[in-house]
Amino acid sequence: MLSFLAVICVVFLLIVIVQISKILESLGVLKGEEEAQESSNKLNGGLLFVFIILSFYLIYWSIKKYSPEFLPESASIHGVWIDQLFNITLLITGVVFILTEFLLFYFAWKYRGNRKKKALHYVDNHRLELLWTVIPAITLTVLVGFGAVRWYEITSQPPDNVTWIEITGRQFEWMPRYPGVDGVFGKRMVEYIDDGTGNKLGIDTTDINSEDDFLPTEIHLVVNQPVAFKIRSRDVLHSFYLPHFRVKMDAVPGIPTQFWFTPTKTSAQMAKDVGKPDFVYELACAELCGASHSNMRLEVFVDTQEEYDEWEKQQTSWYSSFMGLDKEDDADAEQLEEAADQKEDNDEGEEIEITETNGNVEENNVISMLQND
Ligand SMILES: [Cu+2]
Repeated sequence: MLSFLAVICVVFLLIVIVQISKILESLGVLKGEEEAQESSNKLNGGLLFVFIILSFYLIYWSIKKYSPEFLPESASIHGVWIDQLFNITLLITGVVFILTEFLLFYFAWKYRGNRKKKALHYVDNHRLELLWTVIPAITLTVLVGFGAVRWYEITSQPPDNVTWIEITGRQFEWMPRYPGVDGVFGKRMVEYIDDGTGNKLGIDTTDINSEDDFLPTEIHLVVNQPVAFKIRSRDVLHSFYLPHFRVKMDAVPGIPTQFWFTPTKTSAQMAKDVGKPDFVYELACAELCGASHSNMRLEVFVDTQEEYDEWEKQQTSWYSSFMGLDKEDDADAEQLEEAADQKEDNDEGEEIEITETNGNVEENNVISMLQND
């Protein structure tokens, strides 16, 4: 209904403009062409002036109205840097924008065609040209320079005490995996992916490192502890987006990507700060990946170390539920041990490979994923 009214308004506005120009034309015949030209210049100059004032007001109004929808308060170390860079850039470009746009329309009105005024023939001014070239060049270089330094820090290798979490996107869910107490992820092979049996990630059950991996339905992080995400996709492009932490990285099928950061506010602290007791951090997909794209939401909790330890204790390993071990508690430990013994014998060579995977690129998996994609 609102858009229909808007269309009607635009149509009426067009009719009014056509009518005014017709009246002016007839006035021109009556008054003489030159005089009519002058009054038309005056009208158009005035309208331009009104236009820019109105535009500034609309910008102010939309900022005021939509600012609650802007990026939420940042809750990571680099999030503060990003916000600072963003605000400084916006402030500088905003001031320049308002000044130049105002002058552009003001001059169009002030120096409109007039019989009494004569245009000034102004050839050039080297000093002025130098000024308006050098000042923006220096300003932009400084802005880009600061941005580049921060970008280098954000994309640097994570520190040694980082906690790794793997996150895999598929249409339409995020599947997190924690490496468990050993801190090493079990191997994954695309051949082992089987949604029917519940092996959605293609975890290699013969790999001893997979035995303590757990696959929770929400993400928990420890406040002030660096965390690194190994980001993967099982099908199409997704984008791993944590707006509160200013984290956004594509999940690309066949190519693992990564992003590390340090959360600085627990969920409880953030809930207090924003005044919403039921506040939850969230992970979203920022790549339009299909019909149910908007379903790709996962809750993220930033805990104190004690809260996190408590939560981690409650998690059961994916391996034990996949193998049905968690149903026979007595047999559980025994079977795990047995399985571990067997795999230790087979996996000596592979283990070195897997340890390496904790850092960067999992070559084996990439190759097998590429072959199978
Ligand atoms: Cu997606």
